Amino acid sequence: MKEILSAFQFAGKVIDLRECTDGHINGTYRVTTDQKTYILQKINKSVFPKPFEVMENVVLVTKHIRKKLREEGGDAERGTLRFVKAGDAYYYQDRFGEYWRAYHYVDGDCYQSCESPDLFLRVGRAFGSFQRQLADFDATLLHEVIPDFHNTEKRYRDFEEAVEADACGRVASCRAEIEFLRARKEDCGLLARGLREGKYPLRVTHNDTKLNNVIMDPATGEGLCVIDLDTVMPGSLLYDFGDAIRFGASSAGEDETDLDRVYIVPELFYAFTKGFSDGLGGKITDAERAALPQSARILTLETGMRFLTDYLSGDTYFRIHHAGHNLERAKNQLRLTESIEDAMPKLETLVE
Ligand code: GN1
Ligand code: MG
Repeated sequence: MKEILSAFQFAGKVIDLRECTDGHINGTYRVTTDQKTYILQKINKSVFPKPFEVMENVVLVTKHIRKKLREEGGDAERGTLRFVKAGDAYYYQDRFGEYWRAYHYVDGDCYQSCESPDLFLRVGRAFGSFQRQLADFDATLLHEVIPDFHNTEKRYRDFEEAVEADACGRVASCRAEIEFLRARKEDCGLLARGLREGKYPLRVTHNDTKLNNVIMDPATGEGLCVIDLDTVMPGSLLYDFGDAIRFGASSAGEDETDLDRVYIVPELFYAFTKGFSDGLGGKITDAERAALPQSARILTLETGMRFLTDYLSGDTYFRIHHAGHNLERAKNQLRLTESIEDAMPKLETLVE
């Protein structure tokens, strides 16, 4: 760690280093110097095989947003991530070939669950604004760092391959979940087909719009900074909307194992929808608007499918904290999918 810490141009002398374990993918540390606080991350190379492309993407995107913030009179210092250089680059490759990157810590509130509809409305506004700020960003400049990230049809094929391979002999223990997904095979194409056929426009999207990926400003209560930009890629507005609902409008966290406590909360759905459309400034097509409730269902189904696929393949993708963790997460997401299905007419009315 000494070698890595000294590679970055941090201000002051490092006085503290501690690990943060909330994320499922990268290794994350908080670095405190006698002057400032930073976040240092080891990029997960099996998830992001070309970490330097990830860094090219995020540096371009944050530069674009910073320019927008200056034009709009926003907070250019704290309103988007600021990366720290290591030599000439924005990453450092250590002697084991691992890639590290660092950025200024953004001080503010970070929520793991929604305390109130009002909070979620403000989170929605932050993600909506994020898309608006990137609306004129040239998407061809971005590397597709994880191809087919939200291509649910492709995720379904991966799932069936994992069932077929049954690498860990776990298929027998998740028959019900497998059947649940198979019954919804056709629906996996809803968004993917729509994008392919031009029904939904291709935009630059965040693709991982969990509630905890917005830092909230304690002073104003508004979203301050959208973080976790590694998966910013060309995509659909529906991915960002659906994923945000999946996480933030659930009555419980992804790790809740008491499934009776897992359901969609319509008030939260409504609040996010309102904030998101506010932030977008009306830049949403009729077809996109009509598909908002379905997108919440599909993104939840997709995430459940990804957790189950990883469980079947031996937990090689998402970091787990105990045996069976990915199966628990999968069951949670599939239960939430069911609840969204039951609430569909209500959600449609709320969007109207
Ligand atoms: C991963 O690491 P984290 O928690 O920000 C994943 C998301 C999933 C999420 C599920 C690159 O995000 O796609 O929705 O876990 N990120 C990647 O909690 O796969
Ligand atoms: Mg994240």
